[in-house]
Amino acid sequence: MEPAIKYRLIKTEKHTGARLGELITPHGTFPTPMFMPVGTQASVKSLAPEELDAMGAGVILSNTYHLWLRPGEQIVKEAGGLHQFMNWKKGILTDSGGFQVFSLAKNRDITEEGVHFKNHLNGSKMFLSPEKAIQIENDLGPDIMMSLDECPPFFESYDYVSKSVARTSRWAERGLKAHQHPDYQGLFGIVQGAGFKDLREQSAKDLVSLDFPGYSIGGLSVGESKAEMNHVLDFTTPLLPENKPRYLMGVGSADALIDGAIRGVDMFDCVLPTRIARNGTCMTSHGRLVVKNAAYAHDFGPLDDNCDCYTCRNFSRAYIRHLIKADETFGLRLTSYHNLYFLLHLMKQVRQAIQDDNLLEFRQDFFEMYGFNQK
Ligand code: PRF
Ligand code: ZN
Repeated sequence: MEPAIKYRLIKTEKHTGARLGELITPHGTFPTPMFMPVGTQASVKSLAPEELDAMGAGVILSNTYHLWLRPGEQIVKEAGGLHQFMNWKKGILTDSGGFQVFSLAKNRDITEEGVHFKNHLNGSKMFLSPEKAIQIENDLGPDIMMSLDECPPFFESYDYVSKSVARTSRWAERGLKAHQHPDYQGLFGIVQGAGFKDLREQSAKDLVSLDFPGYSIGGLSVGESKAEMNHVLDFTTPLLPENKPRYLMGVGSADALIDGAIRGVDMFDCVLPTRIARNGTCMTSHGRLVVKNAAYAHDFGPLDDNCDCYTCRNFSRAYIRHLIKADETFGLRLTSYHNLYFLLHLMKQVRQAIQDDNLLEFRQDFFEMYGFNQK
């Protein structure tokens, strides 16, 4: 059987671990490193699929947890799957629900069997097991699915994380056995282990022995510093097979995308660009810009003078500020469009820099303009 998801490594950058490649999925082939916009409820908030397509998105992310609770995976299945349901023709990846249970649900209780918790919408009792997560993902029909994992806090004790990693490995194996469509849905294993090198090694070893078509790196960007995250990536990506994609979960700040790519990460996702867009914060080549601020009331220039997105080509800071102040939803659409375009375009520049073997110079220039201190 041909695997559903294939990764092709095109080249490794000369001076870093960055990889230029492509991800071949049942819904198209996409260049990596790439950023995946998040559409938690089968919608990238405020944007139409045509708009995501126009800005160059190749894969979007959705959530097992949310779609299971509402509208229920059976309705999505009845629609013909998530692609049909939301009319998105390119790649879709779903998270397994574990992380969302830990961040949203009340009274959660983790056992060997799975996670008991209370539905955050209506308080009813629910149970998510590794097999149940896979059944839901099989019914939703994304191209890429995640195994059920536990994401322990970064500063949890060694003893706890050690037991948690072992359980996440057993859950990954149970999920793999329950998976019904390995021919058209690729299931990834998720490496955990917080900041402990030997636990990350154990986790990677367990998962690699199960031969997943791709590997996620979880448990990062959960409150640790950027330096700590980069340190964990430094020793984690080399544990993963060269011929499989690596996905760093829930990371979406511009600096972290560049630093992740430098360490050999191929895929990223985060709600950050769309979330901050909805409170009027824009990512620009000169750093973050809070367009709501009074300073922009008379500013008829674009959000970012280096951006050629639909928003920046057509609308001014003053206009967008006015829309947001007046609670016009169009304003949030414009900032959401720009922020996603900004990260997709950033990844395009990163791919070009890998091609040209000048990623460190690119990083230096970008960080200088963005206003980050180097490290
Ligand atoms: N596990 C899963 N989803 C995630 C994470 C994780 O560790 C993270 C951590 N940044 C974000 N989303 N399943
Ligand atoms: Zn723009």
